[in-house]
Amino acid sequence: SVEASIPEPQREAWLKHKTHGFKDKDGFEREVVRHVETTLARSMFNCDESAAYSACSLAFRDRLILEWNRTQQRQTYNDSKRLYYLSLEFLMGRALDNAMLNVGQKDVAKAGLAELGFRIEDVIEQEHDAALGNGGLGRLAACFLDSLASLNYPAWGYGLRYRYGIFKQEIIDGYQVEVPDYWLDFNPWEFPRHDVTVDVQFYGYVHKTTDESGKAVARWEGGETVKAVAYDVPIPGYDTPTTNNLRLWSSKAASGEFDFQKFNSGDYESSVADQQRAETISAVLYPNDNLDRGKELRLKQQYFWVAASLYDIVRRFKKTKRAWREFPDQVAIQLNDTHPTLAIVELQRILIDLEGLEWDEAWNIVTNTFGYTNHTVLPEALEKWSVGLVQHLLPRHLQIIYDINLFFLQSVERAFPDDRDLLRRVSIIEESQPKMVRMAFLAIVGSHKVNGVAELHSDLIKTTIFKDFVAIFGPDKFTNVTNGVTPRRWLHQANPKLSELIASKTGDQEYLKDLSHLNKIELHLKDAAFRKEWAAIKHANKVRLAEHIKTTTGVEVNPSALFDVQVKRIHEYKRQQMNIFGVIHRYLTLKSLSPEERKKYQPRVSIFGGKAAPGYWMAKQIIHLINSVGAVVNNDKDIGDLLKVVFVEDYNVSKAEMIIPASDISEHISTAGTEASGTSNMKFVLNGGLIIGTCDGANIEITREIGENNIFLFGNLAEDVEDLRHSHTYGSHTIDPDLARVFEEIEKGTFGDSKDFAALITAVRDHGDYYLVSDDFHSYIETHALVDEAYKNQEEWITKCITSVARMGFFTSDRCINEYADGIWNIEPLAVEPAS
Ligand code: F58
Repeated sequence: SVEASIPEPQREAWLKHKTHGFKDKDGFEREVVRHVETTLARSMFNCDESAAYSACSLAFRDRLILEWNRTQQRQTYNDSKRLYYLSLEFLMGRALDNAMLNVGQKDVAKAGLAELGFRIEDVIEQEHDAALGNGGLGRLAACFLDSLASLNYPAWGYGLRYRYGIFKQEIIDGYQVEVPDYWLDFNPWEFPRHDVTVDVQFYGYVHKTTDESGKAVARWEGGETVKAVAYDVPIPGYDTPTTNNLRLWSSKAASGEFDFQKFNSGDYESSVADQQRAETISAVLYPNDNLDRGKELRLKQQYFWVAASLYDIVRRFKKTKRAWREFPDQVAIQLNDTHPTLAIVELQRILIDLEGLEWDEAWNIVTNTFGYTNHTVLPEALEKWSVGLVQHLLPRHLQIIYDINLFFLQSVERAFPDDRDLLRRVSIIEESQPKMVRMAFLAIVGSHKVNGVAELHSDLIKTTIFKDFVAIFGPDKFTNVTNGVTPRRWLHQANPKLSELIASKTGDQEYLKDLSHLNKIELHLKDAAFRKEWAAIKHANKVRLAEHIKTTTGVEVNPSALFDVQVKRIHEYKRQQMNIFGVIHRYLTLKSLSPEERKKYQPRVSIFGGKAAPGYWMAKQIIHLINSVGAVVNNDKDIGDLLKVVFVEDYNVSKAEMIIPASDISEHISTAGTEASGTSNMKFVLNGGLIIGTCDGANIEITREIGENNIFLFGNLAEDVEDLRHSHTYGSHTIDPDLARVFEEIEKGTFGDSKDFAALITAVRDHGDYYLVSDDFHSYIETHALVDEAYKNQEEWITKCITSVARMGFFTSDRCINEYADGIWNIEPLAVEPAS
């Protein structure tokens, strides 16, 4: 075994004093008290909820790190192939509740905390979300980490340790205001590894010379160096001892505190400035969702993180003393979008410049190592870097990119000798002014598999943006892995009562490990007590959300009304504007009715939440309109409980855990062909809510699984979008009459100064309605009427909800990870003894 490598007498001493972590309530309490009294230097007289949270987290962290150590030893000893998931975003949310549930000790902690005088819910609430991501892409990475550990795959995540995560959103006078999210004050979940550092080089020049054997070589010299310091975050699997690692890099000045030469020569200020400049690299997460702005600091972040991660991966591989050609048998690297694409170039550089491999041998290793996931077809989100910027920051990498492109274009020319235009179209270098490096093309050329995140999206990338590459590489290089979500966080943790009810019908909690077991609840569809319990849980979740809405916005909502929820990043393509126009339409309809007629209407609460990128003006206008409509509608005596409109401030992972279980219907209404997958759609259905949505992203596969009677689909299809847009520009564009009526009311000033909302109207009426709001409006309104009707028949509604949940097994991220493991990474789970 591993232990045999330590000499006998030493081994004995180590084993004798081995740490075990707490086993029961008493042990847990002992650890909490020890941390309060020593680590935190407090006592029972001044231990508040925040200190209780810290101590409780430290007690769990200690446990996790022991399993983390064992997991790493086991994986190293087994010499198994590992997956490295490179993502610039990990939207983890809170860790404590998740850790307690995954190691199966929440009951112990609850009882222990109670004895020490604390309610576990209050303690959990103390934790600040780890919000190192924007939205779907970052949260997907977090779900993947949970599944990888739960399925015992040897895998590491690599990311950046931002000092500021996504900003905190405040709503002031109806407008979004951004406040920095300084979250690192005290973070019990990370282990700083000041001994694990990497020097990362920037700028400088390339020196062409020859080595001892006379071979031409390139040396990257000069420039400046920044130090990457590793911070490790343990990732516990559910009901398994496997505890994987998420390694986040933090930037520091390479020369220690500050430059002593400058300091001694009296230039104190600039020596501190150098240090601050280095630390700036990992200071802040870029808050854009589906938009690329091409800022130099962003490229610096990308290379800093990629270079440190690859150095670490290569260092680990070299310890095995294997031949380089075995690298792809030991290492799989997944690129979460194009943000880490420089890793392809960096590995090629390491192999040819530092390890002396020939180009072809190195390139073969590189392409067999990487896989690339695309998350969008929106042109404004496809990354491009100007050649000049790459040249300046990474001169050697630019040369290698040019060589990769040259060899690639040569091969294309051989295969398609007469197609000059094809070469222009697929070139990694776009011959524009200025010239640009097309990162998605580089990622495709440097990977062995490219995948989209839902069937429609994977088809679209093959027929539109990457069409030429399918012709060049053949269709097998392109594949689909439909997204999934972890049922541990998104059912068991977010909706404990529903999880318990499901377990009582499936017989056990196995469904949390194999979500297909959910189908067993369909057998109980007619069980009256089960249905009653189901409805009661939904109601209780709505009461909890109503209380949150009351305390945060002052608006009182009736928990018996239909809760209609749209929570996600604010973006024109996601069409929150269409939703709020629909709400206005409903308001106008209600106003036009007699009090008697009104009473027949289904009462509704329209709930919105989500952040706008700080520089996305239109998205901010949408937020303002939602709040302005709320201010009018919520105070209209004619309307009362028939309609309320609320905007929940600062939507994040822990708010999602409260909001999603409380939804009756949620909106996934993107213009067809624009939302790659969506993942909250899966979370809502899993929690017994229905969907109103377009035929887009994963909505289509959700429909296939749960049945079209259980979802409210509307709107134009992706295949018709292009023609519709064309007709707006070149035909006569008439606005839907109901929508025109809504615009008229906004322009009358009913919701405040109409100038504030003019851009939202002209985008549809005068600027081509790119997102097809008017084209889809009629069917959207009609479908909402169907929702009202359906909701009136509560028995049928509950049947739809239970049936849908029963059929959601496909959308677990466990299925998704197994597909990646088999089809892309070629990795196997590492067997472990069941958790003690
Ligand atoms: C999202 N992308 C997709 N990007 O929009 C969504 O359909 C999909 O379900 C999800 O990925 C997971 O596959 C997304 O969240 C970003 O936030 C990027 C952040 C960095 C800049 C570019 C957009």
